[in-house]
Amino acid sequence: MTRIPIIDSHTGGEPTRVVLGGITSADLEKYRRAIICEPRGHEVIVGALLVEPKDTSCAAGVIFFNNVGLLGMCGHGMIGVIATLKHLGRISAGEHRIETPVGIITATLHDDGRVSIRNVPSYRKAKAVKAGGVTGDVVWGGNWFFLVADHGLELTLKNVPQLTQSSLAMCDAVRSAGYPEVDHVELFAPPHDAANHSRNFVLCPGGEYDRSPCGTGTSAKLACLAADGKLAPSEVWRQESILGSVFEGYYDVGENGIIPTITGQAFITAESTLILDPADPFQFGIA
Ligand code: PYC
Repeated sequence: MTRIPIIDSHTGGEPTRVVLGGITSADLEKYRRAIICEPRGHEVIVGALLVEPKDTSCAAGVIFFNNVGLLGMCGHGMIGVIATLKHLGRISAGEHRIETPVGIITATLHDDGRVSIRNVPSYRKAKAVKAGGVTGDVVWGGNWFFLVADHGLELTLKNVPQLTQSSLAMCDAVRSAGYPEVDHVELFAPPHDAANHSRNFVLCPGGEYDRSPCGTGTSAKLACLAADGKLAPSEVWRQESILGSVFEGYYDVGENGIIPTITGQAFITAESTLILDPADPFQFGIA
């Protein structure tokens, strides 16, 4: 039997499964679907494998992954990792450096349980790209996004099937238009709550949508607002998700783009051990 200890949490409705041990980064591809997919999980979960950081100033290293592969960074996931490390008693309130494959993130755990993550430099690569009948921006926010406002779709939960189908088509179109790196599509609309600035729908690689406002997606949005002169450094942007959950973001000016800081809160939902039985025909998950 292989045993993999995990802690589950959600951030603004989006689940994170932190893997505490049982496998190494070399084993991740072998066990990735077993950890994320049915019958032990479901396609929406983002996994976070804790690893030894190469940079010893970091409290931990993290590799994020989902149902189809690895993610560079993950904002909601990083908030979940910090809440998990607090739950385990490994960290307390204050600043913590966490190593990811795309750079070091500084996470601040506040006394009230909220977490602010200072993300990697974020920037717009291309503005007003025409693809699949829409016009959008190609942006790096720790993952690659196509940001679209002129989609004409209603950002509501009952419309998720159409949002998913349309976003998948936009993703294919922008990749064919010369941006093969794009694997997230982010649609924008006015907020439902007047306290917020915008509502989004984010399609992730693997075809699932982010229940949270997406930390890397909000970073990408901040990069566009900064480039268009629509948001000043340190000014707060409240990004609402399709569920109505909110991340607050602001940016500082950096050398290679803006440096976004995103704040949200995660809640622990389970502590358990995954068991992979060699006799189980689905021990490695249902693909
Ligand atoms: O919060 O950055 C994020 C994220 C990426 C994919 C799912 N969530």
